[in-house]
Amino acid sequence: MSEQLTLYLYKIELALAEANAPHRTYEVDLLNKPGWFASKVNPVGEVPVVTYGGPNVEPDDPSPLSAKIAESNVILEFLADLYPDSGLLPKDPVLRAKVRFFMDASTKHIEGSCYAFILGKESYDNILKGIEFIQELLEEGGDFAVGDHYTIADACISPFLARLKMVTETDLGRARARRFPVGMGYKLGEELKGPKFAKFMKYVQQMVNRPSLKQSNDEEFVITFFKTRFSERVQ
Ligand SMILES: N[C@@H](CCC(=O)N[C@@H](CS)C(=O)NCC(=O)O)C(=O)O
Repeated sequence: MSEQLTLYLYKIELALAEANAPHRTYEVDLLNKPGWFASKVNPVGEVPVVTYGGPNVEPDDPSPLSAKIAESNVILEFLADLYPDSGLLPKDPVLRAKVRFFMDASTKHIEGSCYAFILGKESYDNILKGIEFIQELLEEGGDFAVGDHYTIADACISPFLARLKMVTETDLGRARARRFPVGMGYKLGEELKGPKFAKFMKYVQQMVNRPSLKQSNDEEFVITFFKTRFSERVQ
C-alpha cells in the first residue's frame, strides 16, 4: 500500500495493527481540539478519522487532496477493503454478513450501554442484556467473533471489551464523582464472573490478550483522559 494513511484517534488502532498496515497516528486532544481538525479533517469534530492518499504531509497540516473517512465502522470496512488479504473481512458472503451483523450488534447493544454506564447515566443492566445478545452470537470454543480468523467484528467490539475490563477492575467511573455509583464497576465485574457469562468472558480474555490490543490500548492514558474529562463535566 503506497498511499499515505493517517489515523486521527484517541481510540485504539486495532485493525491497522492486525493488518500490519503502515500508517501514522495523531492523537487529537479532545479536551483542547486544534482548530484545523474540524476545518480540515472532520467537520463533526469527532475521532476516529483517517486521511488517505494525497501528498505526504504532517498530520497537523492535512492536505485537501486526501480522502477523509470518519465513523469507526466505516473506517473498519475501508481498511478491510484496502487489505483484502488480511482476513479482516472473510471472502465468504455468509461470513461477511455475520461479521457485519456482529458489528451492528456491538454498536447497538454494547457501545451505547458501556458509555451510558461509565457516564453514570444508566445502571449496568443494559450492558448485561447486550452481553447476552453478543454471547449468543459467539461459537462455543471459538476464538473469534466470527469464523476462525480475526476480523473487523473483533476490532469493532474490542475497544469496549477493554473499557469494560477497565471499569470492572478499577471502578473507573468513580473518578467522575457524584454520578457514577461507587462500587458498581466492581459489582459488574462480579456478575460477569458467573457461569452465565462464561462464554463471553472467555472471548473477552482472548481479545484483551491479543498483541494488537495490548500495543494500542494505553490504559493509563485512557484512565487519565476519563478522569480529566469527567471531572471537568461535574459542576
Ligand atoms: N459514531 C462515531 C462516534 C465517534 C465518537 O463518539 N467519538 C468521540 C470520542 S470516542 C469524539 O470524538 N467526541 C468528540 C469530543 O469528545 O469532542 C464513531 O463510531 O466513529
